[in-house]
Amino acid sequence: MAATGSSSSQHRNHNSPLGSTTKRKTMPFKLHWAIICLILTLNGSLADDDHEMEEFLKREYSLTKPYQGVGSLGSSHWELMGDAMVTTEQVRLTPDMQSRQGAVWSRMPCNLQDWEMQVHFKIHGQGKKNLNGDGMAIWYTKERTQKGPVFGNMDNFTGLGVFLDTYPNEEKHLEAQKKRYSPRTQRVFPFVLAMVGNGSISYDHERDGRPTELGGCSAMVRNLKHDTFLFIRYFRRRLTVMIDVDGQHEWRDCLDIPGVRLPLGYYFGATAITGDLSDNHDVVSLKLYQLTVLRGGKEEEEEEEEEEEDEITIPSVDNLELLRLGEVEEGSSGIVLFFTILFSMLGFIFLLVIGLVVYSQWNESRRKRFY
Ligand SMILES: *[C@@H]1O[C@H](CO)[C@@H](O)[C@H](O)[C@H]1NC(C)=O
Ligand SMILES: *[C@@H]1O[C@H](CO)[C@@H](O)[C@H](O)[C@H]1NC(C)=O
Ligand SMILES: [Ca+2]
Repeated sequence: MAATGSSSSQHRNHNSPLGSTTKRKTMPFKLHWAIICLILTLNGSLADDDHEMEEFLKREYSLTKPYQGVGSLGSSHWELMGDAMVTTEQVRLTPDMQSRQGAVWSRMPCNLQDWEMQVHFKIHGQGKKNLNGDGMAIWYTKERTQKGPVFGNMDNFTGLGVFLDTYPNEEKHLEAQKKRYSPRTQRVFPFVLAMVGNGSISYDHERDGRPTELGGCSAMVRNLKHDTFLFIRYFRRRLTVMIDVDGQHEWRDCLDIPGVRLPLGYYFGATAITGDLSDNHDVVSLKLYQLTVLRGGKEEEEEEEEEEEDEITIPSVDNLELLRLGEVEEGSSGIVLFFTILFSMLGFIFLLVIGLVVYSQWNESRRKRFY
């Protein structure tokens, strides 16, 4: 570091005096502009990424009041299952009672490329914090109306699941063994989590889906007076989940992952389950919007053509290993950085001492030669 610094200052001194003074004045100025231009172009490309979009509410994939015909045989776009019940105010997937499970499934496969689902939900019950469960899930899957252990849906599902997990199984399990999490790996419940299944990936209920987690966030969603919302956007293979649970009418980022491949023609659904612990799991509405790009660059069009060629048949997530690795590295990066700095400083001091010793000996021997 010191060596390059001195050599560059030497370079400047070598410049002709006339040139150097003017240059020194204009250089920062030019740099300034270069940086501004760079920022502008970066912004430009970001704006390009932020396509101008139009949203169309698709009634055939939406579930809204007054839930006309829902639950009656064949006369609605939605099918009720298990303990689910329709009232004037909501579709109650489970009541606040033990060992219930319920679901509502779309009857129509969705063939939209890009979409956005806004879920208006309510989770409430008598149980105190962590004495309630188990949660609910929103689905976009190949299978429909299958019962099972994953929030009331089958395991090894094929497609996307977004879970609102209200009971920390793993934490309780560790607590029973008198073990503790390191604060870094602990997730505060209720926890929102996304998972993509391909038909042979199992959801680990005992670990709250940690091994297959794509990302997630904490969301205090129980027993609230204000409305609570979940937002799932699938746009150009990018999965974005946001929540609005604070009553501020603001979307808060939860997860955002590129390279999520979901086939067309899957079904939307919502499911919930209770076990020893329970809650009312209510869906007030599911609103599905089709996303259409009004303005897009040439590159995108080419990309789109490319994408159309290889049709997706099995759900998957690109660079899943990197995603996982990233999480691990993120967790340890602070420590790594600390030790990197510590050791480089120690190394620097060591070299400095050696240098001084060598220099003083060399100086001494030179003096000896001269005298
Ligand atoms: C599903 O994903 C797992 C894990 O990524 C992989 O080992 C398996 O081959 C995949 N199965 C299919 C049918 O693609
Ligand atoms: C799910 O898939 C795993 C691994 O492929 C398998 O061991 C398990 O039996 C499957 N479970 C169900 C319920 O099909
Ligand atoms: Ca759980």
